Amino acid sequence: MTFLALLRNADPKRFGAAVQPMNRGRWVPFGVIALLMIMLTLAGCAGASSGDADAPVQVVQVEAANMRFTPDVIEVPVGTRLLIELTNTDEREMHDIELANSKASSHLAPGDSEKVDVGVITDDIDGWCSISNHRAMGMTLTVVATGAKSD
Ligand SMILES: [Cu+2]
Repeated sequence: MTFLALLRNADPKRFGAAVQPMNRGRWVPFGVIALLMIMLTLAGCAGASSGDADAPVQVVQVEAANMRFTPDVIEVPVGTRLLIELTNTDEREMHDIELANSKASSHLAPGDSEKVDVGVITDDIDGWCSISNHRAMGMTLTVVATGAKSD
């Protein structure tokens, strides 16, 4: 509310010609830089536990069948490396898994399985089956990061 009020006050039309457009323009980059600094600070805290090989590992078995992943929600404590062991238990359909952080399995024929190293979890990640229209048919999954310091 306060922020919106500030934005509204920054509108030169409200001040008439007294406020030059250049003055208003300076507030935008300032706001962006301030936001970036906050984000970098947060990332710095989370970064302390990411990328290290000694992170605890959580292996989760996921089955792909009938246009569903089971389970379709995987809770992982922040700072833990997630390994998804995906098995295609369908009788006919090909499936795979692709994650929003660019990690993915290959296309799995029925009966095949593959381990996907999702990496150290610092945030929620969406996942889906990239084959044909499976994603649109509801073949999605969510990795939920738990125990974040900001919670
Ligand atoms: Cu699929």
